Amino acid sequence: MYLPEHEIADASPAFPKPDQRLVYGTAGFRTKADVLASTCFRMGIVAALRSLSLDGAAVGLMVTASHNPEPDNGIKMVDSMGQMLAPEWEPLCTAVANAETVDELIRELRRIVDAFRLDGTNEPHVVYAWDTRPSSPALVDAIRAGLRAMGAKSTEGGLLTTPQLHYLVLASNTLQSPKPFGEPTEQGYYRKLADAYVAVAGDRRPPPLVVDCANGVGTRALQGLLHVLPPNTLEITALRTAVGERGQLNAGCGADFVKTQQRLPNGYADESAVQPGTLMCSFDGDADRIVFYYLTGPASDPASFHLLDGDKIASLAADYLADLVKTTGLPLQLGCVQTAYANGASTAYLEAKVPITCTKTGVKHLHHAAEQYDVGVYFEANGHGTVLFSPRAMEQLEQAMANAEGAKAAALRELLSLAVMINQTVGDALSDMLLVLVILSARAWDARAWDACYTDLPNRLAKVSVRDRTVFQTTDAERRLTSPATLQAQIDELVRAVPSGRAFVRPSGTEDCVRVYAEAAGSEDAERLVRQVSELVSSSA
Ligand code: NG1
Ligand code: ZN
Repeated sequence: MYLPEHEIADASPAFPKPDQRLVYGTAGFRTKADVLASTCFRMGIVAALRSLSLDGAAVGLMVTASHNPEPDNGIKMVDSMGQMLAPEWEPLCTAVANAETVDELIRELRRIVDAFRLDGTNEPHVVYAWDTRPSSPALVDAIRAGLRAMGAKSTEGGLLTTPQLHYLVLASNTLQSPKPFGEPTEQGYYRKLADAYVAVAGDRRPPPLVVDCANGVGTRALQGLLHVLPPNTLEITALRTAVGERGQLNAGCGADFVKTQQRLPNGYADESAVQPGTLMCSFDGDADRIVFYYLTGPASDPASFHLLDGDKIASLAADYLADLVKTTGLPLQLGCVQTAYANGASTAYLEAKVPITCTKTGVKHLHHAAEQYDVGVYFEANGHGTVLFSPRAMEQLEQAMANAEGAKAAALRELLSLAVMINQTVGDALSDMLLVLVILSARAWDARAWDACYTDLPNRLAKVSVRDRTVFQTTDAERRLTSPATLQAQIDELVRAVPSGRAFVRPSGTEDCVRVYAEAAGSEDAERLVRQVSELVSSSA
C-alpha cells in the first residue's frame, strides 16, 4: 500500500492545525482564510489519493469562497469527470482536516489508502486553480506542499473561475477518448464556448448587456471570452472589474448582494450604461452564479428594480428547450429541478409545463436529480445552475440529425450546439449568460418580456445566529423541521394566517447560521412572516 509517510510528516509542521473544527460541507471547506492553510496542505494529499483511487485520473482543487466576503476563503475538490466530489469522500476529507497531530493525520490517510487499496502503480494527477482573493496564493502554496509530499503530478490552472477548473479537469481526462471534451487549457475553454455560441446564435442579435463582475475572477474570464468571439458579437459593458483592489471583491456588488438585497450594485446610479430597460447581470466571486435584472424607472428609485433570478433563468431555459425538443418530435423527457428556495410563482409557472423535482439545497443534490431526466434543467434561486443532456438524449439527437430536414433539423442542430455551449459539469456564469442571450434573441424578447412570464411572490431571506445549528433537522427536501420538537407546528400556525404564505427553516451548510425563508402574496406579510419565524428560531435554540 502506498503512502509517503516520511515526506508527509516532514512537511506537516509548516501547516499547524488551527484550534477549530472544519467540515467538508456543501461547497467544500469554507471559513476565514487565515485558518485554512493546514486544510489546503492536507487536501493536496487527499486529492492525490482521490486521483489514485481513480487510477491516476486528474482531479481538481479550487481555492475560493465564492460569493462570501473577501476575508473568507475555501477549498473544494472536483472529481475526474468534472463533477462535485463523490459524497463518500466528504467525511474522509473532514476526518483528515481535523486530525490533531501528525500521527493522527498519517493514521487517517492510511485508513483511506487501505480502504481503497491504493498502491503506487499510477501517478496521481491534480489540477488546481484559485480566485482573486489576496489570501489565495498562500493557500495555493500549502496545496503545492501537499502535492509535493505525495509526489503527485500537478497542473497549475492559475487564476480561474470555478467552472473553468471543472472544465480543465474533465478535458484533461478525455484527451484520449473518442469524444474529447475540449482542449485542456483556459483558451480551449473560451474557444469551445465561443464556437458553440456562434453556431447557435447565427445572425441573431442579442440585447446589450451590462455585466457586474463582482470585482472578481469573472472579469478576466469575461475578457477572455470576448477576446475569442468575433468582434461585435456581443454588446457588453463590464462593470465592477477592480480585480486585486483589496476589500472590493463581492463588496456591494455581485450576484449574492443583488439577489439577497434585491437591489442594484452600490453606485450603479452613477454609471451611464445603467438605463431603464437595459438588461444587466451580476456574477459571483468565482463566476459560477449569475442573476439578471433591469430597471423600469430611475436607478435612484428602489421600486424600479426588477430581479430575474435563477428561477427566472430556469423558466426561460426550460420553456425554450421544451419547445425545441417538441419540434424534434423525439420522445425525450425534459424536467426542471428546484429547491425550497424557488419562488412559489416560478414553481406554479413551470409545473404547468414540465415535470418538477424539489431537492435539498446544494448543487450536488440538484445535479443528481437533473440526471434523472433526458434534459434536466436545474437552477438554485440564487443563480447557480445549468442544463444536463443525458447520454441517451445526445445519442437520439445525433441519430435523428442524420436524416432530418427543415425545422426539425434546425431544432436538432440548435440543441446539439446548446449541449456544447452549456457547461454541463457545473453552474457557469459565462455559459449561462450566453444561454440567456441566445434565448432572448431567438424569442426577440427584452428584459421586460422575459420578466412577464410570471410575477414573483414577495419574499425574504434572513439569517439567525444560534448556539448549535445542528439542533435544526429537516425533512421533505428541507421544507419541514423535525427538530426542535414543536417548532414546525408553530411555524405552520404563523404561515396559515398569511395569504399565499410559505416559510421554512434550515441550517446553512456553508455558514454558521440558520436560514429562514418566507414568501407571501404581500410584501409586508413576507416581511412580517420572516421576522416572526426568525424570532421563533431565536427563542427555541
Ligand atoms: P447554505 O449556506 O447551505 O444555505 C448556500 C446557498 C446554496 C448554495 C451554497 C453553496 C442559499 C439560500 N443557499 O448554501 O444555495 O449555493 O451556498 O455555495 O442561497
Ligand atoms: Zn460561486
